[in-house]
Amino acid sequence: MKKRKRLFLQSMLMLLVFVSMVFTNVSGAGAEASAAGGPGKPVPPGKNGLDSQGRMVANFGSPVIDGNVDKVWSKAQAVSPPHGSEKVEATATFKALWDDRALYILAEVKDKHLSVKSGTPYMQDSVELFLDENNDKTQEYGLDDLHFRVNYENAQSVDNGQSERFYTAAKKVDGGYVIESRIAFKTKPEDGKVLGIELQINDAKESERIGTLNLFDSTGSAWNDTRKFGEIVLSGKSKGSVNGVSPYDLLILIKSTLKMDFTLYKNPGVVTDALMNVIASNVLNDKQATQQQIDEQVAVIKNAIGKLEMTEEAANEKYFKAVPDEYRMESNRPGTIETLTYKAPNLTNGMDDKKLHVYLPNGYDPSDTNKKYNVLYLMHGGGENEDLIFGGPGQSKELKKILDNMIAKGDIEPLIVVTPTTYGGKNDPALFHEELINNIVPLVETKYHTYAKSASLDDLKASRAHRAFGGFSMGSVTTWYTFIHNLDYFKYYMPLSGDSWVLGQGGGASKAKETAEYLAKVAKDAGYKPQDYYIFSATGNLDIAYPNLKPQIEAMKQLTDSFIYSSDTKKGNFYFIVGEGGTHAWNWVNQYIYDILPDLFQ
Ligand code: FER
Repeated sequence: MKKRKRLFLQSMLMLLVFVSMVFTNVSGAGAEASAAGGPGKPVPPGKNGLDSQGRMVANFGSPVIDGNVDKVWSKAQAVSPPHGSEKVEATATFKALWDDRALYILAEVKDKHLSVKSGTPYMQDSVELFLDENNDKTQEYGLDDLHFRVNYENAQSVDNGQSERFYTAAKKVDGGYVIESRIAFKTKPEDGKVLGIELQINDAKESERIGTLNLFDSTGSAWNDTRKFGEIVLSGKSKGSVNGVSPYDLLILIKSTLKMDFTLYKNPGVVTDALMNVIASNVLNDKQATQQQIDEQVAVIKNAIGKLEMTEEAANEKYFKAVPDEYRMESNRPGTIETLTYKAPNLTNGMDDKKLHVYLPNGYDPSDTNKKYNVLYLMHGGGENEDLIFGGPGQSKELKKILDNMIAKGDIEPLIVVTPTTYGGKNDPALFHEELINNIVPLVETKYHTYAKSASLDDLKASRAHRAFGGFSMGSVTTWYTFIHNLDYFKYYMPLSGDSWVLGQGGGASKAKETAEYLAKVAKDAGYKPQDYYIFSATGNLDIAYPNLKPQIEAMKQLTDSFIYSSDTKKGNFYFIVGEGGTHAWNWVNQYIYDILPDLFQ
C-alpha cells in the first residue's frame, strides 16, 4: 500500500475511535450549561401541563443530549398526548426546553413491545417532531417547517427539513424508551415567541404501526398540513439566563463528514487534516471550551469540504443535490397554471370527462408563434390525482416555485409542464399510453407553442426530442410503460421512486434482469441507439420503492449497449440518483426533479 494511503486510513481510524468516544459521552460543555441555565419563571398552570391558551410551554435551559434525563429537565412541565388511536398500547410524556440556539424535546415513552422490524420508518416505534418555526400555519410545508423522526435505536429519518438541524439520543429503559432531541433554530428565538409544533409517538408491533399518540393533531395529517399543529411558547429567559455551550452542530458535522465516501475525491487529505485539527484543538473534551472555539472548528471542516475535488470516475455518478432554500421562495417572475378539459375513452366503450393542468413559464405569450417550448409530462403517484403537483390556476405549490426560480435564474430553458392523471379513462397505468398519445399530447401541443407542427403521429414523432415523461411511484410505473409503448414520441424519461411493472408488480426486484432486457429490447427492436433516448431515474435510500428500483437499475447498468451509465449526458444516456435519507414523499421527489431538469432536452 502506498504510504499516503496508509496514513490516510490510519488517521480515519483514529478519528473514528475519537468520535465514538465523544458520542458516548457528550462533552462537558453542555453539562456546565445545564447548571448555568436560566432561572425560569414557573410554568403557568393549565390543563395537562399546557398554558391557559392550550399551548405547550418551553422553559429556558440547555440539557445534555445523551439519553440521560438530567436535572435541568425538572424545569420543564410534562404534557401527555391526549389523541390516541384505539389500539395504541404506549403512553408517553413530552417536555420542552429552549436556549438561544435550539429547541429541546424530551419524550419518555412507556411501551412493552418495541419493534423496528418495518422497513418504513414511521411504522417503527419512534417519536416524530413537527415544527412550524415562524408559526405561519401554511398548509404546505414551507422553508421554516420541519418533520423529523427518530426511533428508539436512535435511527433518524427526515421527511422535511435539513438533517443537520437534528441531534438526538435514545435509550431503552425498563418498560419503554427515552428520546432526547435537539432541533437547531433557523431564526434567533426570544422569550415569548410562539412556534407551531406537533409531537407524535408511533406505536409499532412487529412490522406494523398499530397507532399513534398525538399532542395536538387528532386527524393524523400533520405530515402534510402544518395547520394541524398546536403551539409552543418560549418562556423563562431572564436577564441572568446563560446559554449552554453547544457542541452539537460540530458533532453532527463530524458524524456526517465521517460518513462521506472519500474514495470519490482526489484530495481527501484536506478533510482528514481538518478533522485532525479538531482533535488537536481538544474543544470537544475541554469543559472550558467556548462556543466561539467550537464554531471555529465547524468553519474549518466546512471550508475543507468545500475544497474537495472529485476523481474522474466519481464524476460519472450523478449525486443528489438538495434544492437550495432560495428556490423554494416565491419568484418575482412566476409562471401560470392553466386547466384543460378533454374526453378520453374508458373501458366500457364510452368517454370520460377528464382534466389536466399545464404550467406555462413566465413570459409565455400566446400570440408569439415563433417561440417554441419543450414539454414535460409529469405523473402523480397512486391515490393522488392531477391536482397533486400544481393544485390549479392561482396556486403556487412547491414544484411551481422551484420551476419559476430555475427558469428565472437561467438554470433551465423555459418549458411547459403538464400534469394529467391515470385515473378515469382506461384507469390503468399500463394502458395510459393510448390516452397520452391519442388525446393528451395532441390537445396540449396544438394549443400551446411546442415543437409539434401538428397533432399527426408523424409530426409528434418528428418532435420527440422536445418531449419528456416523468412520474413518482405509480407515476414512475407509468413512465416505464411510456418508454415501452411511446418511445417514438418521447426522448426523455424520468422514473422516480418506482420500478417497471411490465413483468408484474415489483418486477424491478423479482425479475430485475428480465425487466432490464425487456426494456433494452424495446429500444433495439424500434431501431433506437442509446443516444436516441435518455433515462434519468432517482429515489431515496429510505424510500419504500428503493428495494424494487435499485436491482432493476443495476441490471440495466449491465446492458451497456443499451444503457450507458454516466452523469455526463454527452457520454451516457442513463443515471440514477440516490437521495441519502430520502423517503417516499414529494418533498424528496421535487428535489430529484430539480436535480434532473437541467439534463432534459440537451
Ligand atoms: C414501486 C412502484 C410503485 C413501489 C410502489 C409503487 C413500493 C406504488 C404503490 C402504490 O401507489 O400503491 O416500486 O415500491
